[in-house]
Amino acid sequence: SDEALKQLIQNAKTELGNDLFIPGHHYQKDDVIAFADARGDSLELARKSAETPAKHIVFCGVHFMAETADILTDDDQNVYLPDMRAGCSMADMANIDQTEIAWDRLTDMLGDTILPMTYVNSTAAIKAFVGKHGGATTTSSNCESMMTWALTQKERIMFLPDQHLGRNTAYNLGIPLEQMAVWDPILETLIFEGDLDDIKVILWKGHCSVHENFTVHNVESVRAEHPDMTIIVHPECKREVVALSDDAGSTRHIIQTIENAPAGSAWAIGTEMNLVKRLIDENPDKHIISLNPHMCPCLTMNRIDLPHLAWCLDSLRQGEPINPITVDETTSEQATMALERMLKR
Ligand code: CIZ
Ligand code: SF4
Repeated sequence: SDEALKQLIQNAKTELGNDLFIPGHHYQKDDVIAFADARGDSLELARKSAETPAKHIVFCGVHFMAETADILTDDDQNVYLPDMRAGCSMADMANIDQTEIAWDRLTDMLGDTILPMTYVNSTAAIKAFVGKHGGATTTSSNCESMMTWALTQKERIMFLPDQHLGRNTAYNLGIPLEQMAVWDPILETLIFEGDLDDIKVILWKGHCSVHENFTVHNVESVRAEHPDMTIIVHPECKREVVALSDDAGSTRHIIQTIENAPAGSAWAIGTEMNLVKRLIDENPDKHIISLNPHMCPCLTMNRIDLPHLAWCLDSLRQGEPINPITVDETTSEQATMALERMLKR
C-alpha cells in the first residue's frame, strides 16, 4: 500500500541521514515531491547537487538531470535514478551521431563561424560536444543571457535540441525570424530561404512533447471563456502560442509570478500538469487553470513514483544500490566545460 511505501521511504531516509540527498524536480508527482530534500527546476537542482556533500544522490527527475548531477559531483558521490525509463523525449531528439553529421555539414557551408549551445535538456554526450567546441549549456531561466554571450563569441549559433526555446529566446533578443534556420536531423537538411550569410541562429528540429500540446486554439478558447485571465506559458511552447500569451518564462519565473500575484487574480498556465496542479493547490486565493483543459503530464517524469523511490532507497540501505548513473570521464570533463561556462555566469 502507499502507506507502507511511505513508511519504507521515511525509514530509509532516517537511516541514511546526511549521506542521502533527494533532489525533486517541480514536475514530479506530489507524493514523490513530499520526500524531496530540495525542490527546483533543472538549474537549481544542478547547483544544489554540485554543492551537497551527500554520498548518495537519488534524483527524482529525468535521466539528463541525473547525468548532470553526476558530472557536477565528486568521484566518491553516486547518483541514482529510481526508474531508468525516466527519460526525456526532447533530449532523445538529438543524438551525438546526428550532431556530428550536422556540424560537419554546417561548418562546410558556413566555415568556422558557428558556436554550438545546448539546452540542459540534452544527453551528456551532447553537452560534451558543445563543451569541446567552446560552447555552453543553457536553461530556460538564463537563456537570453547565454545566447547574448554566445553571439559575442561567433557570428552565429547552433542551438540544440529545442527549436522553440531557441526561437523564442532569439526573437526576444531582437533577431528576426528570417535570420533563423532549422536543421532537420532526420532529413539531414538545413531549412532556410535566403542568403546563408544572413543566418544568426540554427535551430535543431526538436521539441518537448508536453509543451507542444498547448495550442493557439487553447489560447483562443481561454480568451473567449475567461477574458479576465492572464495567460502565462513556458518558452518550450511554440512561437505562435508564446506570441499570443501575456507572458512566457521558465519554471521558476512561472512559480514566482503566481506566488507574487494578488489574491483574486486569474491565470491560465501552459506548462506540465503536476506543477500546474500544485500551483492550484498552493494558491487557493487565486483562480488558476491549465491552458490546455486536458492537462499535460510529462509521462517520463511520472515514471518516478512511490514504488520506484522505495525500491531505490531500500537498495541503498541494503548496500546493493540499483540504477547508478555514471558518465564516463572524458564525456564528463568536456561536459563540465559547457556547464561551467553557464554556472560561472
Ligand atoms: O521541461 C523541462 O524539462 C524543464 C522546464 C526543465 C527545467 O526545470 O528547466
Ligand atoms: Fe523532457 Fe518535456 Fe518532460 Fe521536460 S517536460 S522532461 S522537456 S519531455
